[in-house]
Amino acid sequence: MSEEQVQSMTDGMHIIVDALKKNDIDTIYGLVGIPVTDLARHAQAQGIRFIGFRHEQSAGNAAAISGYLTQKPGICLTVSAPGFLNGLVALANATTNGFPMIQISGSSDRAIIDLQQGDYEELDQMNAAKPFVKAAYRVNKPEDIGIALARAIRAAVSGRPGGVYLDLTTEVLGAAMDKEAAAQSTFRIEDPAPRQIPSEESVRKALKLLSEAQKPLVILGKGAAYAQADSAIRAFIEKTGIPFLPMSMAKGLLPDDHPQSAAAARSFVLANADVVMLLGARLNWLLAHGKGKNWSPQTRFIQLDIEPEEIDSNRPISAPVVGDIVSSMDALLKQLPTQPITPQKQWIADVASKKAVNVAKMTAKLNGDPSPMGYFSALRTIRDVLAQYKDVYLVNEGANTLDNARNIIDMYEPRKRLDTGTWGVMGIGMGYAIGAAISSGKPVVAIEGDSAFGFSGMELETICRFNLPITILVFNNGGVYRGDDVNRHGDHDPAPTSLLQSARYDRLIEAFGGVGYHATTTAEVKNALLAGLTSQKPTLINCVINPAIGTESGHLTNLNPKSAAK
Ligand code: ADP
Ligand code: TPW
Repeated sequence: MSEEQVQSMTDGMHIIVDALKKNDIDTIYGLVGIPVTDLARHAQAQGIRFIGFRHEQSAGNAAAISGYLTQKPGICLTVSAPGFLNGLVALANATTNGFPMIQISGSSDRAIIDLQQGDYEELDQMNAAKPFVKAAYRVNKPEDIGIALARAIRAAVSGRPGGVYLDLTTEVLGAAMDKEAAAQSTFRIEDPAPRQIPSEESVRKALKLLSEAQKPLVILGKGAAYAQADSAIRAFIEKTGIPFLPMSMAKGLLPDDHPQSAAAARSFVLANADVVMLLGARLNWLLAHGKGKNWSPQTRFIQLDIEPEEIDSNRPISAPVVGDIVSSMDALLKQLPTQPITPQKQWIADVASKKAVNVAKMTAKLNGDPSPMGYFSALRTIRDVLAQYKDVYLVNEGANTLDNARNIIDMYEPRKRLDTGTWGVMGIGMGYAIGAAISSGKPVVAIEGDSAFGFSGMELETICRFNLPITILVFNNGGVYRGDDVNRHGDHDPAPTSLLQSARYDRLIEAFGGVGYHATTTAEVKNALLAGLTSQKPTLINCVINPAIGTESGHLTNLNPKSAAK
């Protein structure tokens, strides 16, 4: 080829970057190697931030949470086979949680893969991804990259959002194409997540059911938080006076100290409500499937969801409203004056008195200051500091560390609480913290069980390399759930749940230039947390917690197998 011809050509790596840029993708989370290293370099050269991780799962988690926070698909870039598989866990988790994410992975030579002749990092990635994703596509021609990305973005963000896999073969990444033709093959996608308007009839039925209710309840889920219909949801709840219960990641959609919050009377409202309106929340295990001792068989349901197949998944839904939550809330608010909704006064009073009793019980528990520290005293201390920093993102994982922090730490703003979500998965901690810090530019506090932290702990180096305003509190009780169990065999191996309680997690971050604190008292926790929040430097606080107070499986003890045998 002549020099002139070479100048007029581009390749697959440049084309995908061009397509991403045209769609306002400003960040790629990933980990490089054959065949995607140059792709990452080109992206950076074009002004796309490349956040390089130590493990693809954390890169994927960062991408997924940035998708949740921004409604734009978070992009994760991985190398073939093992890198792809490492990222796939995060992609599957994004799908399960309804977060828009695209994992773009390089893959090896198709001809060799298909004949299974043993290529470097050989794997039929697209087909491996399929069961775990909303959609999976493979690009075999450079001129298809623009269309492929359009399909991937639409699949990720439209309807119920989810994880999408986009396979770029080594051949496509290196394939040459005329620059001008390439530029024309990529484009900005028009209206990637079109509004889905609910039928007026469905809205009318829902309001009618609510107006007949005496003891109504609204359950807010993370689908409602994702939709960013914050002011309409608040207006609806305040105009109707209905008590609301936030699911974990919907905490803060209305502030937790709102007078209509029924969070402190959770069991009471679930068991006694006559009409429950599910707003972007699924009746899955997190709500005991709407069945059992927690629920009344008489309760009738309204469900607002974008996914028609979700309706009736666990219990019959009397009034489904299928649409996107922004449109559905608009429609509900418009029709509201025609259907006065007046929850029974006694119901409101009963919820309030139940709350008061439970809050008093909790306050008594929280007021102690035992030594060694317990979950309650440490979390009360953190709660009081964070009440002064309401715009901080809170990442939370573990078992006891998760359950107790969810109950104790109030949230005041929407989409600020990021946690283990629908699967209850460990390992999201550092990825979510990094994704939130990068996509928002705001400080993040991560409250981590010591076991939970271990899944993504090496990303401390990433946090320090990018100098992110993240403060991590590791609740070090020396084990999974608790740290005092023993080996039933009596030999020297530690118990299955054991971890080193002597571990100095604070020194890990020091190795990368961050700031570490070792805290054995609530005063030390408070001072270290304040220091992290004011300095905005990468900070880790090793909080030493009593090893003997955790509950096995946290609040989920009942989900362990029940065996009659001993
Ligand atoms: P939680 O765990 O907080 O209860 P889930 O993840 O179980 O929440 O449920 C979220 C629901 O919200 C899903 O069924 C999803 O289809 C729905 N959803 C997501 N985005 C939207 C949206 N923009 N409009 C309406 N429903 C949505
Ligand atoms: C990917 C199983 C649930 S909770 C947990 C594990 C390992 C850790 C609990 O200990 P931690 O918190 O973090 O120290 P605490 O306060 O109770 O002591 N692998 C994955 N996901 C899950 N959920 C597990 C294992 C699990």
